[in-house]
Amino acid sequence: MVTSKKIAAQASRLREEINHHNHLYHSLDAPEISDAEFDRLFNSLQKIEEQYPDLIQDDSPTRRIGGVPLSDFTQITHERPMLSLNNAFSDADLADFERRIAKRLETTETIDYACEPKIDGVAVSLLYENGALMRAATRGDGTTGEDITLNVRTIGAVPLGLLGSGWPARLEVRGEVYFPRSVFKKMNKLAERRGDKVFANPRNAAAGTLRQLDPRVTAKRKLTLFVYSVGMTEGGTLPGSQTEILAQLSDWGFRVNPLIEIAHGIDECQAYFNQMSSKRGQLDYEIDGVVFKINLIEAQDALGILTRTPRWAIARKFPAEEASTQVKKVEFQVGRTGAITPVARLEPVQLGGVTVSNASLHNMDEIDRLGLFIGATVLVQRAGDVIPKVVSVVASKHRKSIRKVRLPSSCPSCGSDILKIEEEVVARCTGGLNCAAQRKESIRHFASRLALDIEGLGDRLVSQLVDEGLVRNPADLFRLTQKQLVPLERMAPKSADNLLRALKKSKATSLERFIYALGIQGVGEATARSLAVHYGDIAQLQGTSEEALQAVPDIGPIVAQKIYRFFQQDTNRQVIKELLQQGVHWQAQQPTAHARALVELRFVLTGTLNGMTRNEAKARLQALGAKVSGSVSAKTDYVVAGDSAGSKLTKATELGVNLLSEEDFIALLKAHEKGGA
Ligand code: JCF
Repeated sequence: MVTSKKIAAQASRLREEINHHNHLYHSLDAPEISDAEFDRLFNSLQKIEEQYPDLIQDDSPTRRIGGVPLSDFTQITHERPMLSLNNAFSDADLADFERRIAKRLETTETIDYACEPKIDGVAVSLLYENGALMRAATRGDGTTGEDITLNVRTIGAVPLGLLGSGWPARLEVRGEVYFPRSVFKKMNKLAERRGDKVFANPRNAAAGTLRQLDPRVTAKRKLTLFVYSVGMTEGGTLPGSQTEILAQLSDWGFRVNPLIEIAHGIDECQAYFNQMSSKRGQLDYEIDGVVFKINLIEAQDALGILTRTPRWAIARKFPAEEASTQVKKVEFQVGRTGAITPVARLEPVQLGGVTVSNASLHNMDEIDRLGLFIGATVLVQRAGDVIPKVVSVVASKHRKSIRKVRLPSSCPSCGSDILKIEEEVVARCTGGLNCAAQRKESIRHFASRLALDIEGLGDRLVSQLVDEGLVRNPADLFRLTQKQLVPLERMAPKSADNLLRALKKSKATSLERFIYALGIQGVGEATARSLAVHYGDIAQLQGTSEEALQAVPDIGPIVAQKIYRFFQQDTNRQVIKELLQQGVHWQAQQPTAHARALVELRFVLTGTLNGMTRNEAKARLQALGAKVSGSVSAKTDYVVAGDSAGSKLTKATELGVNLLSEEDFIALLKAHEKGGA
């Protein structure tokens, strides 16, 4: 097919512009345009490439996500081994290091070092040929690693094509892939709510994500990287020092840590280490030390390497993120469903640059398992951004002051009885919505992102609203007035306005969000969705029986009983009624606003889909009102092109019919099946 020069030029201009803004955003952390503007550029290019597939290039920003999951990773051999670093655990170790190299280099002059934070992530190698990313691999054992190209391509900070010019014909760049703490935290929270696997720390999460066989999963998780060195090169030259090489890599589009500095002599290295020790807790990534490298490449080469570690570099490690301290007391917190969680109040202790004074003890069984008592000396650990954890009890010397931890008989918040059912691990407050703590938590849950998603209604505000008696249940939120809000702490008229607007906006929701928002024990996002699909409206669900609930996919007898009991309670029915009276609403049944948009649309399916059978795809489209036909004509609206799509795809491009990849198709189905994007 012939594509006009104009369109080709436009695609190329868009690609350049997108790459430029991608670089500003992901590598320099300095975006110049809004996300929406970026998306607009991206969509324009995607649109052109969909219509004119012959314009697609492998390094196009739209090609980050490959469609096909792998069945296994291929082993690759590094052309140059990926080294590891010798460690220094004290200032004395560092001084020894400098003495050794000064002697070998036969110099008495001050040595310059490149100093960088040592990222606690996953080391990767990126191979570029003529400026295009050809292969990405894990470090593995340093000699052989695994081919993770498809996953690495999804990382926004990895250039698919190098910027600028002057790069060697073949260039291997090395760096550390990691999860920003903030991303990790969000991801784990979401996973926990969904009942998915929770990662122990950002490093494990990054390693697990890079070893995903399905790159689409990787693409959804926002990994990033810092590059720190060049491995193999061919056909080109590089600057003569580590810091200049990094500056060059930055110009070619790589993300380089802005905290890298030159130190003159080992004393300045030590100062850098101290500075990073105190900054550590505030960084958005985990570091386990700092790396010092002799800055001049000539000097590095003169020193050479010892089997697996360079003589010209050393890692000064932080002490382990573990410390011992005393348990001052154990307090009990009340969750949304009344679950009572013991929390250890600790003698404050420094742990990885932050002060730790609390640790969750989860439940009474955990306290028994640890053999924890008040006054005990305990070992605490901070794993990633996870709440500090008590690892073990160290025998206490002060036997006199010890006290056993007892579950209180009444709720610390409302004074109601605490009940512990034999077969459950958790103890619960029986106060229900009469308990301020439960009230706060249930309102927080109601407002949370996967529930009604009320922007600006944070924990502190919820606490104030409940304490001031302005809000007792979720329905009260919608009765709030400007006059009530403005006198609250930290509440300017403008923020009150914003909150009222967000509340109004949140009223338009979906049945599944609404059910989830109710905060029924055992009903997470997935169960809420099953219930919404199964019952179709809230009245049906309220009137259901325990037996009928058990017939819903994924709902067993215990959750069925909890759901049933929830809807039997008058207070709950009353709150639901009031919410509906306040105008909380959703699209009636399946054909939602978006779904109706598919009515009258004609689809043709071609090629093999990986995620579902042709019949399933057809059924799902038809359920949304679309027509599915077997042949492409001028009347066709969309052709879904799976793997090895043949003549139908050719015909579609000839006729200029919109093309959908499998991913886009699935995204489209999901958006419509959920009742809106
Ligand atoms: O950030 C790191 N984890 C890191 C690891 C940084 C470096 O500059 C490294 C490294 C491992 C080996 N440099 C070498 C040579």
